[in-house]
Amino acid sequence: MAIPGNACHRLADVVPRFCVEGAFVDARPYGSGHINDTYLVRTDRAGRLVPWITQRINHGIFQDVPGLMENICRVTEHLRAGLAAVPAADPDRETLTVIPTRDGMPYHRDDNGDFWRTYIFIAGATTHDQVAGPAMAYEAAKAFGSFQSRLRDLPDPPLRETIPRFHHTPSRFARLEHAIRADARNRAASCADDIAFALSRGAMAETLVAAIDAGDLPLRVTHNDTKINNVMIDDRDGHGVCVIDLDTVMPGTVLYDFGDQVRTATATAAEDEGDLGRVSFRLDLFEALVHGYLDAAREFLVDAEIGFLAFSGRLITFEIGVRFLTDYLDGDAYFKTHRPGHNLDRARTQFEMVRQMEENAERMEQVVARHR
Ligand code: ADP
Ligand code: GN1
Ligand code: MG
Repeated sequence: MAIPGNACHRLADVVPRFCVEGAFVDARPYGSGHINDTYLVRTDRAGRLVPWITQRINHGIFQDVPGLMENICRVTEHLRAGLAAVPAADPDRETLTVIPTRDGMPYHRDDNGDFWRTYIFIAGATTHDQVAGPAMAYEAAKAFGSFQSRLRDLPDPPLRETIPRFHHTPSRFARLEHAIRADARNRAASCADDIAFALSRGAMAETLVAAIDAGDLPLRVTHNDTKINNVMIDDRDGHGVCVIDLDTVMPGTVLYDFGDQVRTATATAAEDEGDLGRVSFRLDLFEALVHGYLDAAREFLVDAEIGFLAFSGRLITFEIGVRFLTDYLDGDAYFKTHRPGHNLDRARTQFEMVRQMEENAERMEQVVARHR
């Protein structure tokens, strides 16, 4: 897809600010993220086209971009240093690499006040919006588990919270209750059943934050946005290559990460599937996730973390459903939407997954018990 003239002009101006090799050739929108604007950029280095990823960071959502980029630099440099000690590792592929600007900054701020960053393009690997099968679920979960493991010894100070209370489910629930009361776009009547579904499950929202507050769940460096399309899978051998989209790496419980993997990698349908008849939770995919995740993380998890693995899938799927429904009621201000009712379709798919995970709750616990 060609990109609109003025956006293209902006990239022609933005890209040379970074230490990319070669002259800017072209750029096109890339990926299917809901928050930032991502471009696949090409430069010409002595007659060879070199790809890069350049992103405009959504600074309406991420209000402290310098702090966010400091987090990303600390995390990626730590991962790179760890990979240097692993024989045959390829740090340019196995962690994101921030390309600095020509004046040594990790981001460029343009005259409109927009923030931009550039990464090495990871070639020969792909992100998938839906999991292709158990082997991919295993690899994705193992990659996220290794990511957490490698960041266990990130030196102090703690990372900044790039979005406060990002996975604080009770706050997300309270925001939904507020949006229902305000009903700013007169949409509540069009989703009365979905609202009723959400409100009837408010009690579970407290569970993980209560366990953190009680000291049962440790805070670690977690990714917090582990949907399946935030891990790159090798095109040739299917291995998990690199965890990407590091904007929300900050202190959290590993259950936020595992729960979001369950949300996105156990479904037979897209996150925004409009036909709920096509949405099913697959226990075999859940088993592959548990297997892959524990292969990477078993050695450092405490019992309480393992004990909540199955529940976390239900909770985080519910939480993201609550966020989609809130955004629908608010008038689609947060997530990018591509059709009317898009956020409502997303919410309904999440709630259908929650319903099926509730039906499968005991079987999910048995799977965890087999692999722990
Ligand atoms: P968002 O926060 O909007 O989801 P992401 O950082 O996840 O943005 O990037 C969007 C998409 O761009 C990813 O799903 C992936 O396909 C692609 N992408 C991001 N970074 C890279 C990279 N370094 N190399 C190759 N592809 C990338
Ligand atoms: C957003 O950026 P992206 O598309 O990977 C969102 C996540 C949601 C996800 C739902 C910063 O992720 O929290 O789970 O959409 N990211 C932010 O698909 O809000
Ligand atoms: Mg993403």
